Amino acid sequence: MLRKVLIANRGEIALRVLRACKELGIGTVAAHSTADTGLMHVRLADECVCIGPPSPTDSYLNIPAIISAMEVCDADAVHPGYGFLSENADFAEQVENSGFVFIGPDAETIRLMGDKVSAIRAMKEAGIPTVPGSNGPLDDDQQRSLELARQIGYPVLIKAAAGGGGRGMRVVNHEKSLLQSIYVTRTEAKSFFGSDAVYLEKYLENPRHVEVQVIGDGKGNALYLGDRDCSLQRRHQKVIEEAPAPGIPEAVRQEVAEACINACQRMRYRGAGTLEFLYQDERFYFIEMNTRVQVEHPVTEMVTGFDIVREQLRIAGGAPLSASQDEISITGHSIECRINAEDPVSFLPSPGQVTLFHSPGGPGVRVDSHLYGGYMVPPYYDSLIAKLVTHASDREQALIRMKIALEELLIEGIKSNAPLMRELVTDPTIRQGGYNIHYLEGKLNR
Ligand code: MV4
Repeated sequence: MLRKVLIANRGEIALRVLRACKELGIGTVAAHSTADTGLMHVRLADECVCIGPPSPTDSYLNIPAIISAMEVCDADAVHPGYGFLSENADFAEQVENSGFVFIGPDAETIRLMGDKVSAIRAMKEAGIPTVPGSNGPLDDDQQRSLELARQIGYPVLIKAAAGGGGRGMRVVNHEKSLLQSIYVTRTEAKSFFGSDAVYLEKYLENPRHVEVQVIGDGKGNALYLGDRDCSLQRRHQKVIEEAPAPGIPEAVRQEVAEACINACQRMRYRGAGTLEFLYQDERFYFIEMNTRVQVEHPVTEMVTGFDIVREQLRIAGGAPLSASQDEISITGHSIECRINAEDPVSFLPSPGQVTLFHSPGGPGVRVDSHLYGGYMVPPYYDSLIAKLVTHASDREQALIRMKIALEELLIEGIKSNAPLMRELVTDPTIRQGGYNIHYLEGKLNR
């Protein structure tokens, strides 16, 4: 088992990792920036170490500073959380080359999945359904690209191989704009990501975003932990997530589940992972794999009763999986609202001092938050301040619990999107479930 873990992240996820370490009796080091000395997990950790100034590039993204901190504190492993260095293959490689454990997949797997073209190829080979497309990077043969797009049928989507999460994509509706769009996407990709590799897919016009949670031991064993619907998003930022994804026929769900387990076992996947799919007309289409723990992992934990972060730590320490697949079942329904320090109308960040914080509670309510009265939300980082999660025997009850929890939630001193969330949980389409990725932006623009 691991002896001492350095937490290379901040906010609620740092606190989440700290709690899991404590449960397992693992020592903790909170690595933080100068702006984050007041964070709750910094107070609660066994040790803390400052890794640099507020700017993420100088602290949470500063690889030498983090590895030095591990040496100074004699940590044996690093948990990267989500964002920051969590999917940085070079970081994982340097951590391992320095003799430490990176809590996540090996650098090679992170690199494979970071390149969307190689990720799709690997998944397709493993029997996972993908979007009809170029099945590889586009070359400079314009005739071939035109022919391919015509075969697939417009609209098509040009995506940067090094992109993901919505950056570096372009929809093409007509043949006449294909070549220009490929050129522009390539140029942008080169400047954003340093690689001009692009690929082409059929553009699905009204899909849902459904993702599958897996966890592997790196020795060929893997667990399927069900799916989540994350279609409710604005500008590629998820707003509300839920598990399980509503209205998926059991046979369709089962088929994709088996394909995901097979793929993870085949590639001896290590750690927590998420396979992202588009779901349209009762079909799943793989688009990307995330090799980190995700913000929305609690909804999966609520419906499975399985602690994903604890399992990440156990696996990194060389332990076998703590459950077999037949011990995993989905019970009830769970919903998560992401509470951000932002204006609920303009969506502009709203940093500042929290003068009062009252956390909701009661049966089936979980709040993952680092907030406390007097806490100063710094302006330098992501505006997520709390994840409000409810669980109940069915979706309707989970929504009722969410409505009550949102009424109980009090945050004063800064603006938050809680008023928007209160509106969303009573929206008829959202109450109905099964909305697609365009629903929220359409509603907000009305
Ligand atoms: C797509 C798509 C439609 N067709 N691919 C956006 C983020 C990145 N993860 C992939 N994305 C999309 N890929 C094909 N072939 C639509 C999107 C998309 C989207 C996907 C999930 C959640 C929200 C989205 C919002 C806009 C576009």
